[in-house]
Amino acid sequence: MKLERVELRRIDIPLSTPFRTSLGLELNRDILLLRADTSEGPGWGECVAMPEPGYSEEYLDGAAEIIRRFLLPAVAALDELTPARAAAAMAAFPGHPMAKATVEMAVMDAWLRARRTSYADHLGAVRTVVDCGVSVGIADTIGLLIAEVSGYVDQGYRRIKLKIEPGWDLEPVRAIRERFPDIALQADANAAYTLADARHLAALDAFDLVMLEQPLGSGDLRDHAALARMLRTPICLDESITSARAATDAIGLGACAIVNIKAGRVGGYLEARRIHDVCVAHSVPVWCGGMLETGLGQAANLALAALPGFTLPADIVPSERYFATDVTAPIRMSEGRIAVPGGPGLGLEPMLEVVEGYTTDVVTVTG
Ligand code: OSB
Ligand code: MG
Repeated sequence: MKLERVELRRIDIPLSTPFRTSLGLELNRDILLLRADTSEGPGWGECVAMPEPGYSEEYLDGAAEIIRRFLLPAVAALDELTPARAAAAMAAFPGHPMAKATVEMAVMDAWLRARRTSYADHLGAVRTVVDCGVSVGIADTIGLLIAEVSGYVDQGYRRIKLKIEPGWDLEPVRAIRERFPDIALQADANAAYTLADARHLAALDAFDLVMLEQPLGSGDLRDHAALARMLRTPICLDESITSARAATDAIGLGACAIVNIKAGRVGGYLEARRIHDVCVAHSVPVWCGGMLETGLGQAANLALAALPGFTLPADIVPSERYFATDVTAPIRMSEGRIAVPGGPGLGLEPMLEVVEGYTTDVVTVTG
């Protein structure tokens, strides 16, 4: 297989519900899609970077730039292109995992489609459905939060994750725990605290959380280990786990008991699978995180979340959670679960006229 032509397409989709975290407020989802035309047919990738750096160093314009100028020429030079060879060629450039994951995702879609194999089978999926959790943004008031969470509980989600930050932590978590004594509940701080907040965070132990996700900075592994010794609530790392190597280090240091895996954060689905393997070898449960992806990104995430070590509900949601009209046929949840696509490649295609309607910019790169 050889890469022949690539289309980098920026789309902008209004969010059906605004999403606020300790990083900022999102009203719409500005996304970079990558269509790779290869000698064996097309494939699609989705970049999870946000317009601004915040979650990590990467941002959309920067990702588009490194893809166009450096990653695509390295991949286009390969005569026998495979997903693993694409990843190896891109490894010559340090960093930029979300940009690399976008290219790898599209190459893998094209390569698997040509081989009539699904992402799920290729990655080693053992499940046909995935348990869904929902990530709930910071609300204006506790009353509005309770109303929003009630809606999600009624829709059947199997776990609620509350975004927290200093000033919005113990009270919202207490309110939701009191109103819903039996739900699986967890909190995500997106690195908004420091070890000096350890005693405050220990008050979360009263609310029987499944985990506290990324309380401290992404580089603060030793501080997370110190915090873990002061809390009963298990610590999960998201931003800190940038590779299988980082996962091994974090587990060895006692910095986390659970790992959130996002392919974009770690450079692609192949590295995501290696993190899964490391965690399974250490008996550390993993779950699949999300970045407000379209149906394309969610299709790949569903395949990943069907691997055996993914034993906790994913941040994988039906299309309607974020988008009135998704770019793929709508992803639907039934009894808090979503089916893993079984068709070749991602198993879902973008609806080109819908994509066209959301498009704000298109650049074509010839290999
Ligand atoms: O930390 O998991 C996170 C969204 C953007 C950036 C970081 C995170 C998130 C989410 C969204 O929590 C979860 C989802 O896609 O449903
Ligand atoms: Mg997170």
